Amino acid sequence: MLAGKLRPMKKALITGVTGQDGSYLAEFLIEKDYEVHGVVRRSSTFNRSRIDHLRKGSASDRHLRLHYGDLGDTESLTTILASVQPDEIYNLAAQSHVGISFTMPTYTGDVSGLGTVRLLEAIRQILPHARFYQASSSELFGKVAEVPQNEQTPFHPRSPYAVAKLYSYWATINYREAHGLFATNGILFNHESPRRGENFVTRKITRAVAEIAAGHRDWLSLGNLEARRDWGFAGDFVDAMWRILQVDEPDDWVVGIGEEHSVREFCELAFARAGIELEWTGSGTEERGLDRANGATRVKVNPRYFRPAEVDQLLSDASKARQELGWEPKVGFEELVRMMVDADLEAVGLA
Ligand code: NAP
Ligand code: G4F
Repeated sequence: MLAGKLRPMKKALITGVTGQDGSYLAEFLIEKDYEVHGVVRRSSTFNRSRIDHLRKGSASDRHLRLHYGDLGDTESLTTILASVQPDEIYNLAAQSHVGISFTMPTYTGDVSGLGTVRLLEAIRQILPHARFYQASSSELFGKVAEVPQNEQTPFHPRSPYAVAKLYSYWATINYREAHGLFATNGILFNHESPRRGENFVTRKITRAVAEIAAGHRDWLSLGNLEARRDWGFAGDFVDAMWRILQVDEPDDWVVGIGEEHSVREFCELAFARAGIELEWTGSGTEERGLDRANGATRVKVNPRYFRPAEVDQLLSDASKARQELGWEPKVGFEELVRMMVDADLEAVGLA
């Protein structure tokens, strides 16, 4: 006990701390007794709703300390690194929406690609012994060369987002090989939660289901119903990020639960949780999801949500992470859907 108290607290710095994963990771590290620092960007309204609960109490007792910075601004990154001196750095900040990256390719490249190099270069100059985690993505596999995908599967990115993340992936490996940094990649498959951004497909569906169940709206529009993803729970995935920085040698790991489901299946399960059974009719952009009980349209297809190039299917083979990191997800797909729908039903006063 005494020895535990004498050991200095480890310090972690999280970029993207206001995002879905940043908020779960901050909670996870606080629970492990880390001193946690987060980078927040300036905006005209506060965007800290996911981490407000970690900011209660007086300034000196706060578990989470925040610093203004931006992946587009090298000076802010060097200033934060020099003042915080973190042992571990988790780079979760990104323009993370694949669909939107097609309309903002340059910005996405700057933040989600070059932003990583700005941070790596600052680490090289100021804190070369810190451990670095890069939030790489299963989007790298894109037009998949094999099923399932593991660390050896060739990449074929299909969006400006994925291209930017590919640059970051290789920059991380390059700083490891060229400069000896403890720089790692977690190649994470989709992970969701009640804190998921509202314009990602899972949360878009669960929010709409709750609003429809509450009578606040009648239907929702979606794009490609056939896309298949390996969806896990974000709370489980931040545990993998931490484990990646605790190993002896830096490396790269695929992380996913190893189950594949379509957007259509997600929709059916989510509606069913709210007591609405869907029946599909029509095809292509004329397809509709009808409420079996009364024939009302609940789902429409809108080509506006189709992507210029799609990733049809992602399925992880995370055996390396399971064996070498001892990582095991706790929440399966069906439990994830229930958790997300229930949280959104509660938000509209229905639970
Ligand atoms: P998210 O909810 O979109 O969070 C992104 C975070 O990045 C937010 O805190 C955002 O700040 C911040 N950010 C955006 N631009 C920034 C900039 N220029 N400077 C500093 N911060 C900036 O994403 P997430 O789902 O938590 O994902 C975390 C990371 O993992 C991302 O890099 C994502 O690409 C990657 N990833 C996610 C998944 C997944 O399924 N969730 C899978 C693989 C990889 P604001 O709050 O101010 O917008
Ligand atoms: O929920 P999504 O927008 O996530 P996507 O594109 O898989 O990207 C997420 O996971 C990646 C990991 O694989 C992360 F790197 C990335 O940062 C992000 O977190 O879309 C999932 C699928 C796509 O195939 C999309 O075309 O759902 C399809 N979809 C169908 N209708 C829709 C919609 N996607 C969105 N966002 N909105 C729709 O209405």
